Amino acid sequence: MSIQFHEKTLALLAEQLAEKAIDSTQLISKIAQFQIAVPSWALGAGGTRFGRFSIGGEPRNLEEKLEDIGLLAKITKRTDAVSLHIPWDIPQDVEAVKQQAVSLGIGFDAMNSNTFQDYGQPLSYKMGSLSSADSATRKQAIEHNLQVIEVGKSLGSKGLTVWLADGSNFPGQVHFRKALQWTTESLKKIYSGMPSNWKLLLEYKPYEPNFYHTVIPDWGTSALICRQLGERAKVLVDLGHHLPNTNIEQIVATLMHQNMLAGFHFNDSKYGDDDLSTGSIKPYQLFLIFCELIGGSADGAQAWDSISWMIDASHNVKDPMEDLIQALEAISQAYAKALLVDRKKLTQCQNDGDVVGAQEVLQAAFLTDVRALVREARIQSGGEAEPLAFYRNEKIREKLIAKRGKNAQASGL
Ligand code: AFD
Ligand code: MN
Ligand code: MN
Repeated sequence: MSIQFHEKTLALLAEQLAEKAIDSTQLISKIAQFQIAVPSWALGAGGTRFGRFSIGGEPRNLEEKLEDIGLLAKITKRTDAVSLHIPWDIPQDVEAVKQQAVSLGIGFDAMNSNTFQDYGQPLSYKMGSLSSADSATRKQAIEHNLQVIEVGKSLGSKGLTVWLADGSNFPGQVHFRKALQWTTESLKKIYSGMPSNWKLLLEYKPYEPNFYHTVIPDWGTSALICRQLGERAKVLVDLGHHLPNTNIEQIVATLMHQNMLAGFHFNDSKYGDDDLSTGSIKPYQLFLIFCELIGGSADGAQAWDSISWMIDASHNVKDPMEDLIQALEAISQAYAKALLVDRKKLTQCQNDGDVVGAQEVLQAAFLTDVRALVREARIQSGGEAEPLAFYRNEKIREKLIAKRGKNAQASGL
């Protein structure tokens, strides 16, 4: 798209919005400020239990992962942080990693611990970690999380995300109540090992890798445990961690109502934890989630700045960098559209029981093409007008393959 055409579309949109007393300059600056963290494990091609198809040129170590995120930050201006996964991303030279991150303009978002794989630790996590019936295994898993906190402290992170794969595949395999109690006790030890300016983001997931039960299967269980840990423990909502047709926007509203929302792992899904590109399947749901976020923060239910924003996706057939460019764009668009909702009119419709009117208010915002606003926010911040076109025209993947090799493979998921 030519810059002239962009300016024409922007001017037309600004005029339309001005008629509704919406200041597009203000919108553009809000969009420009909204930054989403990128997961270190999303820079490489993902895989399923049926196989993995390497994309070539993938980052082979933490330094190259940061390089890729630095490029995303430069061309999209939608991300300014990375979320690391330990032990996949243990920094060999902390100072060098910190310097590289500063030079790329990226910080360190929440750290992710890993007690769902065996990677040479003395005791296996096959039968559970923080919920294991074996106290020595629980102790080892707690120690691992405390080590992750130490790594995070050295890098300037201020959060620990705990996702537990713990659960069972068959009835009778695990004592439900004991597993829940052991998990809570283990998390209490981890929580007390966190600095006072850190938060614990406790993630839930209904199934996978366990298929009969997961110790923390839903937002309610996560909230139940967080309440027992302390006020800096809150619920992390991974969009792919819900059974089909779950009303996620209602969960977000309920958690905000209790000031219990830690943040998001953005992705999209059709059936399960598919880790598809955010906004690629259910863009309306993503918009409705942002409507709750904007409404909840405006009403004082929970402060916008207290919420963490992160992508968590895994790309089996897309170029990971292109997927992340698309995801960052989709999140920004959903946010921009939600900012357009006439909340005063919506409240009036709700009070009057005007169902059709309420839908009209929401869909007037959702059906507005906000791409010119998001593009302008990017241009004003020094990014590329069209990041995907730039990535392709500059043949960045080809250059990465030339530099790192055809079968370079990222560590991790
Ligand atoms: C997997 C899990 C969960 C976790 C992520 C990183 O389902 O979403 O946050 O790995 O550990 O996707
Ligand atoms: Mn997740
Ligand atoms: Mn997941």
